[in-house]
Parts: sequence; C-alpha cells; structure tokens
Amino acid sequence: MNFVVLTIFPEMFIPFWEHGIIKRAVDRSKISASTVNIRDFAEGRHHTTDDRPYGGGCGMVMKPEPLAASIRAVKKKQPCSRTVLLTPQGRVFNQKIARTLALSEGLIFVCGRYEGVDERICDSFIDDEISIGDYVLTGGEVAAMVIIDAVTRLIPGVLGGADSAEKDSFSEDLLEHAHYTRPRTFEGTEVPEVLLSGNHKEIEKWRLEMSLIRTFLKRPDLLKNRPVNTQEMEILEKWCLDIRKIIQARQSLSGADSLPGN
Ligand code: 4HQ
Repeated sequence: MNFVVLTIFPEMFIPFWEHGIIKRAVDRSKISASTVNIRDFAEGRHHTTDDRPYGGGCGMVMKPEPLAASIRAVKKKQPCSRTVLLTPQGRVFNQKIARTLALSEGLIFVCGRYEGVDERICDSFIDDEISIGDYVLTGGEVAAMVIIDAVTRLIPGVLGGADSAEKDSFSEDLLEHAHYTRPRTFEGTEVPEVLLSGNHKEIEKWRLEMSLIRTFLKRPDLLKNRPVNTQEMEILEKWCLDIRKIIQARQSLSGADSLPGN
C-alpha cells in the first residue's frame, strides 16, 4: 500500500508517520507513506494556494491549478492509486470502507483547507469523496490520518501475534467485551471470576455474551443489519427467557395482590 497525502501542512504528518503501527508498517515495507506540499506546485512569487470565492462571501477556496498539478505529478508515478478527497459531503467512513480501501494498491489523499477545494477538482481529479463524520474540521489532514490508521492495521502482516487485526468471524461488527489486566483487585473491584478460571471455552462464551449485550445496550444500531449466528441466537434466547421469567413473576405477584400499576 502506498499512501500519499497532498496538503499545505506536510509537517503535521512527521510525527504521524514516525510512531506506533504506522512506523512499524513502514519499517517492514508493508506500506510507504509520504506527503506532497501542494504549495510546491503553486505558481508565482508567493506560491499562493487559495483565492477569493467567485460570487463573493467570506472565506477562501483552494485554487484548482496547484491541486491539479500535484495530483497529476503523483498519479504519473503511481497510476493505479485512487484519489480520495476528504470532505463532509463524502460517504461516511466505516470499517467496511476501510476494508475496501485496504485492497487498493495506493491511496492519494487530497486535504483541503479554508472553505474547501474548487469544484472542478472534485469533478475531474477525484475518485472517491470520504467524510469521517458529521462535524466540521478545519482541514482534511486529521481525517486523512484517521483513514490511514484504520486502513494500515488491516494490511496483512502489519499487525502480528500480540495485536491481531480482525478477530474470529463471530465477534466481527460487535463492540469489544470488557478487558482486564493485573491487579486482580483494583480499588475494591474484582476481575470477573470466569476470566481467572482457565476454562477457555467458558471464557470465549463469556466474551461473546458480553460483546453482544454491550452492543445491544450501547449501539443497538450495529445489530440491526447484521446476520445473527446460532451461538448468538442461543444467547439472545437465553436472555429472552430470563426476562420473560422476571415479567411472569411480576404478573403472578400483582395478580395475587391485585395491585394496579405494580
Ligand atoms: N472538512 N471529514 C476539509 C471536514 C471533513 C470531515 C471540512 C474537510 C473542511 C476544508 N473532512 N474542509 N468531516 O470537516 O473529512
């Protein structure tokens, strides 16, 4: 995977390339990562990259010529790379998009500043428009970092052993179960007994159950459009039965005592 970021603030990426998983992926030649300063492609004594909007109004717009020249220069070296513009108007980034982007040979991220880029760049130089969420950033740089981070960890050989990428097919698209490490008691709170049992089958069952219940309670939207396998169905049915028992115990109580609203 070749990442190239087009930006007027390439310095922002120096610490980003040089830490953690990204650095390891570069060192192991799983990815290449570089920035191109759009200003280097701007003409004139001041290498201006922005200009006033036609039609008036406040704010500035990224001029098309330096963007076009920098995209062309990178495309010439990497013709198979896809160009991605970071914009609130793009499709909203998620793990599924990360998986597709990870299959690409290379990605060229175009980071706008100010009010955004001249529309003619979007029309003719961009393959994909992506947003990292419905809020307003001051530039596309942070959004590009988010996407590069999520994509890099999906590239085969980047995460190894200790931090595996995507896990057993069943816990996919669920929230993570709770995690614990030493000490066994922290400020009066114990680690769940089952995790100390050494019974790996029970531990896996507990983890799946916790993933499911957390997803149901915190992010029910994630369960809506997702297939449910037999093991998960068994867990859901067990809860269903337990809840029904509580309701029935209530109903027989209120029936005996005939307490309305109880
Ligand atoms: N931008 N996801 C860059 C964003 C954004 C987002 C606003 C893009 C400002 C100049 N990018 N322009 N949300 O808010 O990707």
